[in-house]
Amino acid sequence: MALDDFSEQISALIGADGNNGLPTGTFDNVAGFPDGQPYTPEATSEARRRYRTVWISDVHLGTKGCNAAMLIDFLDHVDSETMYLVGDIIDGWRLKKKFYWPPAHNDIVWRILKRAKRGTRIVYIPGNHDEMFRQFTGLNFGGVEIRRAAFHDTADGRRLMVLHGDEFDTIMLAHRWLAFVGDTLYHALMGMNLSVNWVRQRLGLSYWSLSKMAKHKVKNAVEFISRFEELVARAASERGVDGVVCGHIHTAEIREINGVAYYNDGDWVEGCTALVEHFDGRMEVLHWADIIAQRQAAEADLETASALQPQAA
Ligand SMILES: [Mn+2]
Repeated sequence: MALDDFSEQISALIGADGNNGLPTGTFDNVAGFPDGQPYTPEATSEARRRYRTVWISDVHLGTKGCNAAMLIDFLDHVDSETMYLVGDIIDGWRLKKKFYWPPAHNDIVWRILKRAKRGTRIVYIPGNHDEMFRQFTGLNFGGVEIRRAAFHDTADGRRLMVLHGDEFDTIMLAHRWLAFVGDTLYHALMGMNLSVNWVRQRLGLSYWSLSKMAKHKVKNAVEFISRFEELVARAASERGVDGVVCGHIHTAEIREINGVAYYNDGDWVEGCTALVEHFDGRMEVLHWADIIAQRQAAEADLETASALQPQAA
């Protein structure tokens, strides 16, 4: 597929309003859910960090890979006017194969619906793992707007296109196939290493190093990511927006590509990252594990300080 045809397809898919012209409606039947209490009580001791906007994606609820504890901590310490859920929030693919839904995953849904009730605007853009929610595009569930894509205006007057990113899989396919072949070949060669070198020795050839193969594999991954980022930025540029926010490849990033701002909010499987917009429009990737570590260090310092304080008479 030519890149130009592809850009047209993306535009047709998401429409002028990111909603593909679909009607809107409201369903309040889930609105009662956050009236109960979560399994993990909300942390109330610390003041919450406040941002204009928060983007999270690739949570993969319903899988063991989801770092629910870290995300619960994030949701208990961060507030924003608007929150975008940029896809792969629930992993429907995995859930269909094997049902896995611990209380902590319910607690995340509870916290999201609760913040909608408290007044945060929540926009949910389903991804490929939760594509079953795409059929509800245009509807509103308990304050959560479901959209195919969205356009976000930053405080400093820039317009960003927000979408999950799997839209680019078709054009990435050839490359993905190559990456897959590279990976399979690498694993096969790892297993063959001993016998290959036994034969090479018999033939009087030198030892054949696997390190070159390993480097090739890493190079493939790096090329895959940068190709994805360039494609997304190009689609944004053709839509005439200033930047684009996506997820999908589990790699948080802020970078400028040919005059377009490329933002990726990462994931909550390994990276545990969120993208935030400050009230002045400045964008930042939060690495939540680092923030928890900083908080714990500060708490330890506080404890030491109070232990050293002389007792009142
Ligand atoms: Mn995805």
